[in-house]
Amino acid sequence: MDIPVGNRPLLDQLTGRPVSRRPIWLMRQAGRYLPEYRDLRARAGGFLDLCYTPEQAVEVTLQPLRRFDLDAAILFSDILVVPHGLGRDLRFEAGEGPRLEPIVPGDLPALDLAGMTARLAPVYEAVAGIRARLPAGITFVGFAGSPWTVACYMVEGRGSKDFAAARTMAQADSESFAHLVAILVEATVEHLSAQIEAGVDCVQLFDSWAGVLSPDQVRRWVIAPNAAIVRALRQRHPGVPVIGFPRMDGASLLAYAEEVPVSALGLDTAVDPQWAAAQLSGTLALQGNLDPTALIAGGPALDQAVDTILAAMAGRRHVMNLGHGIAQTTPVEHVERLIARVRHHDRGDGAGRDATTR
Ligand code: 1CP
Repeated sequence: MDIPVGNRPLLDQLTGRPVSRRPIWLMRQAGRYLPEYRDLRARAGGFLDLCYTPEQAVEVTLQPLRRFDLDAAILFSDILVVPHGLGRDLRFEAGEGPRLEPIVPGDLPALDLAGMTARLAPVYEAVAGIRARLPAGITFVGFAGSPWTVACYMVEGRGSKDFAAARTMAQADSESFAHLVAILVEATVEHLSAQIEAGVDCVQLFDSWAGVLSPDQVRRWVIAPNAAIVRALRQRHPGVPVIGFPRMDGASLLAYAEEVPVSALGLDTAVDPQWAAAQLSGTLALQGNLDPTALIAGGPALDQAVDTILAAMAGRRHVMNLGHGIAQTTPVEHVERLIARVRHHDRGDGAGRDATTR
């Protein structure tokens, strides 16, 4: 709060204040593409141990900031700590992703909302530790999965291409599914509030699997729960910006933008940035949406993909980011090239200034 306006590029951009430069951060910016992460991960034991050991979560969160000229830190954690905190079993198998015990309607009464934040205390301790060590000007992003996406993993028990089991339960037993989503709405508000109270500046809601739903289902399981969460957060923490990241495009994205009172909208790789800049309300900051595979490719292909986004976002409040998480095989030099290109563009011609002075 003692840092002057204009000197916290991400927070300023999200709150509509003048910014000193276009903010840049990358989803999954801490992680396996960094050798220093792989070293620590090998010593830590499991991924969840990293998440629940505050000193290690602090260290991993800060790693990308030591290497790159980024404007934000994102808490090192996972969307699946919420079901874990509610009492569900969770494991991360090496190289295979998450494994949960698939939930059935009979399990719902045992979900322990009252005990969740106590179980997740190490996460909030990590937040406080990061806050204390964060360089001035760097915005601290907290996050949670949105109810639909978290429910996908709870019902399916693991990752999936189409989350057919969750989509089926949402239709075959919509009453139980609605109950699960209602619990997750409350759990998400509590988890994000605890992060805000421990020191994050803003929060992002990841709805990674919004795109597998039909438009009607999007209204019920994506838009309504996200809107309820954002309204509750606005009431409890006025002034703390929320970034919505529903991975979907077209009419569903427009409906989300209209009905969920977020400060910024993260665009998935599939969204045409020019379309988004033209169609989405100018009151929203737009975040994204470089294809993570352009960042693996590097070279002229990366430059061109970056330039396309910068041109589309001219005159908009924009946050440079990816359209999905950074891939494990991304060369570190390509991240440097991306950041250098954006900074060079914004120092240069009128289009860059346009984007950074709004
Ligand atoms: O082996 C390892 O080291 C673990 C890999 C890993 C990492 C680094 C997982 C397992 N999660 C994370 C961290 C993570 N996850 C962050 C940290 C902050 C950051 O740097 O951005 C965040 C924001 C997430 C969010 C997350 N987890 C999402 C939403 C975003 C997205 O990618 O769509 C999802 C769907 C998850 C579930 C999850 N956790 C981990 C994996 C491999 C997965 C995906 C499983 C699948 O569907 O196959």
